[in-house]
Amino acid sequence: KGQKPCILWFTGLSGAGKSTIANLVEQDLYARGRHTALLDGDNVRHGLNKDLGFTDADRVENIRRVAEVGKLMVEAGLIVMVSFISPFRAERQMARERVEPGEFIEIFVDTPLEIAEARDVKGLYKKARRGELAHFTGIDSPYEPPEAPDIRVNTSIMTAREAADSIIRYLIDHAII
Ligand code: GGZ
Repeated sequence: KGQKPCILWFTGLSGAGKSTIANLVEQDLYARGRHTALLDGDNVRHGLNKDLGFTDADRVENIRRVAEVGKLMVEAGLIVMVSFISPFRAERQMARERVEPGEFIEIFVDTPLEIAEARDVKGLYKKARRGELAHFTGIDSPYEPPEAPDIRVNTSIMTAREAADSIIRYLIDHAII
């Protein structure tokens, strides 16, 4: 079974569904016998990046480190799922340039703010609206949507399962798996 090492870079708002979809894609790849890794806020912001918060400068550094770790994992032969808001185009571009052309697949989890905010799984939007949480993406911190993502999924019109399936389809069609 061949696999082309690459980074599947999920970007989108808090509550857009990035991690849910990335987890489904990883399970699917595992079931197909592929070797994967997953980098997300849960396993990076509590460890490697626990010195970082949510100012613009800290987000830039967060993404820089994640891009470097992702690159090392690609060099180790893995299909790497990276799931962070990654709000700035320049840092996503920098991450793309760390690996070979074709090894970076940008996936825009394009869920509208209204929908992500209505879900508010962790109550963070409510806190941000009340002014109890500063620099919240989409409220008082910017999100720069990708202009030409490799894949776009919108979880307000499709389920996470359907989104994951469309990503797997893309990987098959592009001979990555
Ligand atoms: C955005 C925040 C913030 C602020 C805490 N702004 O829904 P979540 O909880 O699990 O995902 C969000 C996560 C975002 O971290 P990232 O490392 O992905 O962000 S970035 O790429 O911009 O560095 C949210 C939680 O952390 N969270 N405070 N102010 N999200």
